[in-house]
Amino acid sequence: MKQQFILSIMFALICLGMPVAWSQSPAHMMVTPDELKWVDVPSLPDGAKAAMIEGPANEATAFTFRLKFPANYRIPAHWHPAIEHVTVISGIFNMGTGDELDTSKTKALSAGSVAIMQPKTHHFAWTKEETIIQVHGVGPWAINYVNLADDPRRK
Ligand SMILES: [Cu+2]
Repeated sequence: MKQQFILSIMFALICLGMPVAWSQSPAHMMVTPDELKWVDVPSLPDGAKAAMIEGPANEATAFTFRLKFPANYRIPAHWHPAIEHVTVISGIFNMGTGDELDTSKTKALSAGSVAIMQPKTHHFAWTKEETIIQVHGVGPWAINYVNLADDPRRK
């Protein structure tokens, strides 16, 4: 009887403790496009902007961010250590797979389109007009270029 009492107290304490644990993870969130904070992206060629929504992407946690590319932008062939889910928000994101950027081997993904790249799949993309995509997955996530000379972090 005494043991049961102690157990129920322990259970109550564990339950009481739970909201504390939850408060360390992201709370329910709602974000409108005008609330996004756009910053430069050192891992992508000049001109791209990123807005982090949840993350960070380089840690073992769920991540979501948006990328904004100017017109006539090119992302050389690269790969990611974790799955990449892309949703096109606006514009047209031309995306293809292979070891080298080839604009004739891409599919034109209009707003509302989705692309899912498995880990280590070599892929590339380009734009003709300003384009915004949303990327989500579970980290740790990173961008690795097939041709190391393409990595702007090395320049
Ligand atoms: Cu990618």
